[in-house]
Amino acid sequence: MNVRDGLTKPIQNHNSHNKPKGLLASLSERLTKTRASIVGQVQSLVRRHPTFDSEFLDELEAILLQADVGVNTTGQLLSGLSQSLKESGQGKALSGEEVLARLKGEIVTHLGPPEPLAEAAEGPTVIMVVGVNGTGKTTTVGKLCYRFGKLGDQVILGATDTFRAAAIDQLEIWGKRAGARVIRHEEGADPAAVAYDACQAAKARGADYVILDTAGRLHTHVNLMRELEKIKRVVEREIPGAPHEVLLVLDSTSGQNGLSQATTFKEAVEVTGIVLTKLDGTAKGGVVLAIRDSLGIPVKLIGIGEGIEDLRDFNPREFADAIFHDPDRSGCPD
Ligand SMILES: Nc1nc2c(ncn2[C@@H]2O[C@H](COP(=O)(O)OP(=O)(O)OP(=O)(O)O)[C@@H](O)[C@H]2O)c(=O)[nH]1
Ligand SMILES: [Mg+2]
Repeated sequence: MNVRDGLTKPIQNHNSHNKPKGLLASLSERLTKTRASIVGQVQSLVRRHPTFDSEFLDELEAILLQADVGVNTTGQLLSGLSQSLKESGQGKALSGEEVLARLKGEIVTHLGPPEPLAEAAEGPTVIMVVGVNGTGKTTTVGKLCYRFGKLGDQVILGATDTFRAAAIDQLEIWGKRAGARVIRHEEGADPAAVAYDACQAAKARGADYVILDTAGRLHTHVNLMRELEKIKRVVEREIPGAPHEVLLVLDSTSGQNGLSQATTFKEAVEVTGIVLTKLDGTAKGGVVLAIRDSLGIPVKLIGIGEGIEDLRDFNPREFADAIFHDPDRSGCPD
């Protein structure tokens, strides 16, 4: 379908007066850069070019691509937007608010329903956290552990990053903050042996969760990817149905570049969910839209800061509400 067919509608600007909600406002604040790079730019486009024609679509395409939404996803969003505007607004003037609301609707539809973390039907739920160096794995493990602990669940952390003593100590610090026991071996020990001990400890104590913090590794490093497979095999053997989640942590500041890593991890350890971190510091948050298309793996969690509470379940509607929330006008299109 040619998305530029029959699209010459004047666009007007209107203000809405929806009141922001506390949680929404705080998420929105963390997503300021992404909001500016998508919604801010679209608003400015609507002001500069108040006609929904092919030139408008070209500019909108450039905005989405620059926010790392990705080529395929951008094409799909524009196509859906054009269709929806054609169906609803033939012959009538379209407001800037309406364009934004429909773009938001396309984004929510595209992202699909939220996908919560899996849980074991009985016995401990095992979560493996994997990814390249420095993406935020250990921080995410700490935040998750804190979240489960707050709900009254008992968590065992496995320091399967045995590469550096500092990595083990870093996990100990998170364990203390979150009130969880950390299973650790010496620096340089076999990570699979740590995973084994963590599973044994969880079974012995009747723990609710085992979270394994693995070492950062380049997806191109075959031996290190094998090590990850070995950890997974041990876990599978020790606890039926485990690992219940293999979470790949991607740094959103890498934007589209992060996606190539994901394919190798997916093949090695059957990644079940993505954690997209550092969304608070990037304008490339549009990558969240590209992930499902290019990887077929749901984003389950987002990191929006360095603090222990700065982890949220990824809820597409909430995310869209937050990036389309306009603090200057205290409103966002629904
Ligand atoms: N702003 C921000 N910083 C984050 C977030 N998550 C992690 N970080 C920071 O990213 C840096 C790396 O975090 P780590 O958790 O150590 O990353 P890692 O993946 O465990 O690193 P390696 O174990 O060395 O591979 C730290 O400075 C964290 O505070 C986030 O959501 N937002
Ligand atoms: Mg780490």
